[in-house]
Amino acid sequence: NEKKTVAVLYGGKSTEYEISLLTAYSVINAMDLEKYRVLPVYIQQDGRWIAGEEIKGKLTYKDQLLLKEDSSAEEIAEHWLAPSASSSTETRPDIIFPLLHGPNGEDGTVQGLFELLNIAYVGSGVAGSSVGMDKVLMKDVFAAHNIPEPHYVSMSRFEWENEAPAMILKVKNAIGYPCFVKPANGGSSVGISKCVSETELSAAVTEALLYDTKVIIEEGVNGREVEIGVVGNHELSVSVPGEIITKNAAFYDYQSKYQEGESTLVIPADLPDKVKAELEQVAKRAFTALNLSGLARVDVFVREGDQRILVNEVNTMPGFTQFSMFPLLWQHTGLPYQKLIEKLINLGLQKHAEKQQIHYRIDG
Ligand code: G1L
Repeated sequence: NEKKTVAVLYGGKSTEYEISLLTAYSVINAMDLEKYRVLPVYIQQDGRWIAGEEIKGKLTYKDQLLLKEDSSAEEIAEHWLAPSASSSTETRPDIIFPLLHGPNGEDGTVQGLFELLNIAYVGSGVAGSSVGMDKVLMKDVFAAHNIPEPHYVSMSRFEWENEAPAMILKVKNAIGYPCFVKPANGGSSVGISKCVSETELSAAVTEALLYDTKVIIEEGVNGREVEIGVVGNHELSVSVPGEIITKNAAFYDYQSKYQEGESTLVIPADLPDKVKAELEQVAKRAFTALNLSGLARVDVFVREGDQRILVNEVNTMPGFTQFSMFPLLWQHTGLPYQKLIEKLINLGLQKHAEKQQIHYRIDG
């Protein structure tokens, strides 16, 4: 059995560069080097790609991943861009593990590059990654599939600039107050506000439009915040659910989301069997509706009173250090971190193998 070569891609231009580096450190150190050749590929903050030497042993500190430019982006192109056997099998990976967030990592663009390279990769494809990153598209897909979700209104900058009064009326009729305003395209939680009046709504939309050209306005749901992991391509497995208990904040903002101690994870979440069963079904349906593969973390509200599940969002690239919600959920489900990584690699390889069977020409 040959060792598979896994290229771990991390860094990038986004604000979550630090998280990416920490995640790469966590993933690389968990991988069984008897089973995998691990090649680090660092994307510098200025956008340059640097391929490193094979990882030969455990890393001892994460700055070891800040590779120096002794090899260059040109070299990566030379080894990887050639679409098939002609390119160097020495460095061409069997699969890429993209640990990137934000505009260049999870909106489908980097997945598009992997498609062109004809290299397998972990996680969702172009469409799933792209729709999963755009809250407006994501919610519209859920609506088309009758997946329960909070009421929402979407709005473009163009609409806001040209017909603000009509949009304000639409929010009042469809949602009312309080409502939440978010940039459509938010990897993180910047530009999010809670509004209790038209005046606050106007300010919030203006603020959110600093971060994107579209915004989503949502009903505030009274309920518990619960998350569940989904893994698979066709046959889907779900993890135990986890609950986020936020200390008296109306929603978790940029600060509390990333600062320790502000919110508590309860795994497994203490939910009635009936609610758990509905959650599992809804999570799988959301995953399928978005055309995802590999993995996703599905975030829902369990509404106070009727206990209905409402999908808040689906994250195709969830936090992924050993201590992040998604790996912890799987740990409690009986799939420890190292095994989870192996499972995701296998799913990526399988999906790629399935794609090779597609006939692109009738005589091909
Ligand atoms: F490749 C996977 F498995 F799809 C994948 C990719 C990226 C899982 C999780 C992540 N997460 C991240 O990249 C991050 C949000 C930790 C990065 Cl900044």
